[in-house]
Amino acid sequence: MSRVENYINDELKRHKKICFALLDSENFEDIAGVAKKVESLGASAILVGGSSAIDQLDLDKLVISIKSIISIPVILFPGNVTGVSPNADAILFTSLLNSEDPYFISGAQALGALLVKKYNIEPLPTGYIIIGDNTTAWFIGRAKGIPFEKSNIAVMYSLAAQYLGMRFVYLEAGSGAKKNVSAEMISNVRKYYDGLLIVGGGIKNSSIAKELAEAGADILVVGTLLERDPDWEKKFNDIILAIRS
Ligand code: 1GP
Repeated sequence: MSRVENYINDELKRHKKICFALLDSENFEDIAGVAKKVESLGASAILVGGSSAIDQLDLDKLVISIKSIISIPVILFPGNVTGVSPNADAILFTSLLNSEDPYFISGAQALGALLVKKYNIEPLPTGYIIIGDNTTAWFIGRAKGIPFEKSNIAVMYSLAAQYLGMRFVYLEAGSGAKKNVSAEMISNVRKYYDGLLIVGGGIKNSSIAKELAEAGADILVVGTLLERDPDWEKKFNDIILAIRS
């Protein structure tokens, strides 16, 4: 069962670099409309969830409404067991590798695993690594955030993720982060980590996106831009064009 993972690899063969849109139900009035728009602009998948998304019933309604009007995959991005929803295509089955709380490394995963099985959701094994501090993901996940300039520590965690069999690593600066993960950190991780490298947090425009994609990120995640920027459609379009050029 690797339909979505195969699709992601096909998208990467086609475009070299791709973008996922992160949609959080609490922050949009017409979330299905936004999903449709980002699909038409070139998003390869929709991520739903986040570290503060806790309403499982809302989440499921959201997944159903989005899926009814788009054809790209809907992938869960859970911050806890409440982030597992029956109707999604796949789930970033993350372990927050630099958490100080074992609950976020393997406890929540054990609690959620049987639900993933029961609902037949494709798991995408992901090492989730939080860079920096003072973001919601950092706080909720009790992360010992890796300082932005300590690329060597990010390399160690990413390589550990690879040796643990994780086919995805997500370098996360946190939603709405003032500072994005640096190109230097990405290029250092890229030298060691062979799997698919996801980068998100604070990607606000096409020049940042292009720099991070050129440094070695395979998949960029954009969320806050879609919620807060009145000019988001143009900026999202520019991001897609910049990373594919
Ligand atoms: C957060 O990486 C994602 O988990 C997206 O971050 O909201 O800052 O785009 P932004």
